[in-house]
Amino acid sequence: MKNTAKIMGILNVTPDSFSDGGRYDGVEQAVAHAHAMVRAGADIIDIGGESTRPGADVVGRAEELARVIPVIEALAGIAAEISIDTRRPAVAQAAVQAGASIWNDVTALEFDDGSPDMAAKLGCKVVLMHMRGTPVTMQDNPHYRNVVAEVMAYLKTRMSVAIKAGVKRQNIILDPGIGFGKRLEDNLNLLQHLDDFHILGRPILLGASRKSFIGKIDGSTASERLGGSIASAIWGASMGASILRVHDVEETMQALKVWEAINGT
Ligand code: 8Y7
Repeated sequence: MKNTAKIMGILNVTPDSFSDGGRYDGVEQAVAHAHAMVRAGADIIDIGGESTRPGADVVGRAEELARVIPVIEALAGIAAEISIDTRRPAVAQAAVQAGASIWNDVTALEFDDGSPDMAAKLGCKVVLMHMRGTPVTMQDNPHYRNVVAEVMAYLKTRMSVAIKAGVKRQNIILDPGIGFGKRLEDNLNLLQHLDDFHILGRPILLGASRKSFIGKIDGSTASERLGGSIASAIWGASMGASILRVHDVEETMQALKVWEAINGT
């Protein structure tokens, strides 16, 4: 049975990660967790050293490099693609040199003027994600007239900027950025219309795992959102998302396999 969607397992190497609580901040623990996620079926490991949760502290470049590069080096040869979750071109470059093949940028190459050129130079895959504002300001009263149209227009523009800089179209992955400067109604709208994004002609990545919109629906805390995370992932798969970014790889894989078996894919 083939999987229609790939699983991207989240590996936070930040001491302040809201949902892993810093449990995996040591290289050894990070590596062990990455291997466990691959055994559970992860196709991609997304490594981040700078928390982008709302209101998180800004981490310096040297600190970010010190967190992520030793982990990527220690994962050499792992049976999964390595993705680097960073806004900084210098961190993406070091990560790709250490073995990463995907640059996951929540600022869609906007954070640094040199990002589009760096993405082109690295020749890696690039995830362009939509965010309204910055991680510090993004939940300050976000407002959209038509969230789906606005997010789609933004991704189209950022894709043009990337391609103009020399990024190959076939290396681009698009992401509506669930939770990044969005109200509950905006997140639900984006999920409801996720299939509209196929018009942009590139694979879609969906990251909904443990996000606060789930808590806004049922009052759950981050550690109580497994059911809502799985429901969102399966919804994403049914809308044709190519990559699901999740904390709980084993549980999501089981849900995906069962859904696919029923669905006949
Ligand atoms: C996403 C993400 C986060 C997402 C992509 C969290 C780094 C917040 N969310 N990257 N990163 N898409 N591409 O709650 O939705 O995991 S961090």
